[in-house]
Amino acid sequence: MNQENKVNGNSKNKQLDPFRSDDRDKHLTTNQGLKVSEDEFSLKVGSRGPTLMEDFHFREKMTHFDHERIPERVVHARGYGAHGEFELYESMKPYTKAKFLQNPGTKVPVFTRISTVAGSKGSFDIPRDVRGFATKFYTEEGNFDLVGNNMPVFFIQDAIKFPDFIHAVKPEPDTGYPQAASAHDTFWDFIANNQESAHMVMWLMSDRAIPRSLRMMEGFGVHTFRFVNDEGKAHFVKFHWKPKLGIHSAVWDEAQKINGKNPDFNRQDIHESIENGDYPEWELGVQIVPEEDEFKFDFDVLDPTKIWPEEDVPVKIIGKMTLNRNVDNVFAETEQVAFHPGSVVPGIDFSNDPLLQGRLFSYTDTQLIRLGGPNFHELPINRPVCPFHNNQRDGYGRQTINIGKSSYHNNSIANNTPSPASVEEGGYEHYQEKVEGRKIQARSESFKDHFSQATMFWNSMSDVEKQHIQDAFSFELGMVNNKHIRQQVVDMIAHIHLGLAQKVADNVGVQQPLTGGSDVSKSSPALSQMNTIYKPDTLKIAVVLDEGFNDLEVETVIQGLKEHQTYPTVISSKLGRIKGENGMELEATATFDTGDPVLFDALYVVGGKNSSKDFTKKTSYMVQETFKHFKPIGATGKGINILRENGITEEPGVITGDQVGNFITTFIDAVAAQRHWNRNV
Ligand code: HDE
Repeated sequence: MNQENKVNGNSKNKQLDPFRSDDRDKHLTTNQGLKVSEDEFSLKVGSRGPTLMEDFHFREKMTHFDHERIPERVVHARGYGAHGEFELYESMKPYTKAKFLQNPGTKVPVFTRISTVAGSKGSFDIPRDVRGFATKFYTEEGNFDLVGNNMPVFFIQDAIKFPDFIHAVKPEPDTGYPQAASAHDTFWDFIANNQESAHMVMWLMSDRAIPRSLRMMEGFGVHTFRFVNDEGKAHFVKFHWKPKLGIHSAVWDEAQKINGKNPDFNRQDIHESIENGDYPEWELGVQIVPEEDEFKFDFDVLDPTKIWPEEDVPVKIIGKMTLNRNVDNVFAETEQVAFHPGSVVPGIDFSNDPLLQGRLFSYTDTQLIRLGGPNFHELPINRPVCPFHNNQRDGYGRQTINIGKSSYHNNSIANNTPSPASVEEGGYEHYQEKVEGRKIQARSESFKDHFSQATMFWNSMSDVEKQHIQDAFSFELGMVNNKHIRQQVVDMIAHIHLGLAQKVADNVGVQQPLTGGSDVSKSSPALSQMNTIYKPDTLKIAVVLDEGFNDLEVETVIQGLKEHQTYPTVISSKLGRIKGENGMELEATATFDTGDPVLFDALYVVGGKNSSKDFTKKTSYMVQETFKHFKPIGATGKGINILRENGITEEPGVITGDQVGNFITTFIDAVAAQRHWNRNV
């Protein structure tokens, strides 16, 4: 599709254009530009003889193929990337001198990559896992990378533990499984023995870990950063991405099934949304704390296992990111993009969070092996849109042709250029924080409360969310073979909430802890997904119908659904045209085989005049699954009979109607609500 118009004026897009290559309607050549006359048969001695080494085209083609793979990311291997733009709503001038945050209306190009963490590149889209949420802002002062996650805290407090943590969550070394799962012994053994993870584990067991759509999840910078203004004054800042469509998750049974039915479910959803022009949008929020208030909280602002509750430090919305262009080539863009939390611009600086400090080392280091050398910044996707000049030279794959003799500083033969810029000229100056202390290896006393915010998270959940957390712990620990580990984890949960620990203990066959509990009564309503935005926009509705369906009615309903920005898909026993009772035809684009109910957000049952037993049986399966996952169900005409046979007509979120007009309105309301938790399931 022609996306050119959408990105007019986007400097990154213009920069990428000369690198794009359209091979259509061209002759086939070697990499040396030689036209090739034969691409199916290698050069042989006679048609049945041996292949000749002389066949340079064969050798070049095969050699290139042999080298096509690069190491996958050691974490966050499976990702989806897209281009877009960020627009500033509100000036941050009082807090930061970052140029792209000065004037409302300023737009900068961005590239965002969203990922799962533990699974390999070829794993599936909805494991129970954290999602990476990394955005590269191509600003006129250089690239700013906000390399965050969809959860605002982390498992560990110090970067030195990261290799241990990742070893524990990855497939176990002696078996090579499980893939993309935390439900196994080594992960929970790590958690039980590194209890700083308590808060993060609550997030991981919550619905946040199974987003229904990547367009419907939050993002967080996690660490505390610093904004520095043009007077050199600093404020602590935390970054948030808030999705315009609200935060919505799958339920666990559904997620597991989606992973089998369509392992690419999340990536396909966001890809198609962008192709359809339903551009995903997130607003950027900041929480700002003056440096003087550093010690005013009952947690340490440097501790990455803590949030700043939004009710205490409000999130100020300052801009919006819109993703509006899919990549042309997944390898060149999504795979080769290299993020680094250390890519900052003047006005944005770091805090002493020991997790962040360690990350500042790791990201360049990992690109060196992953992208094969020090010139990965020259790859088109990674280039800043502003010029860059320095005395770095050579290395594998070097593309820049630096001219002149001098590649050192200081010099006289090039007038001592390239020369450092003063702060006034835009040179980056590290914030001059005064730091004193002994060199020690220890955890700060202020980092030692691992449980209060974990309990606050629990307190903030609705009953349904609490039930999901309890179920998730029970599932995960249920997959742990070692009873001792199960017991240890349950004893740990007791410090968060005794009742939860006792229920999980019962479910996983270990002793109920009798002591523990927490006296934390604080809650933060912003943590509950229930308090989110509800809209029907972009939701996918399965419309199940058979030959002889009531076409006049269905046509009106489908039209109504489309008017509310939803996407109806007609499903039937076979693909192709299905005829209605008045001769009107509708195209079935999925069958019961390909259109499993877990792939849709809602179901509209139409049925047909004389439906076969098989049709009714398969529709009933769709009804049952959709019902069980708390999703909206609507029915008109013969479809109502099928709901009746399934005994669910009176249940919440199940809408039946003879009056088409009323039906559409009530059904759309039910669709917007997305899940109807008070069902008798
Ligand atoms: Fe990362 N992380 N990380 N991480 N991380 C990587 O860099 C690392 C952490 C995050 O789409 C790696 O290029 C250490 C927190 C994202 O390309 C690697 C520590 C947060 C991505 C690495 C952390 C993140 C990565 C692997 C502990 C949220 C994917 C490939 C100190 C704030 C970016 C790569 C993309 C990727 C190291 C912890 C986010 C190895 C050492 C906390 C979104 O460098």
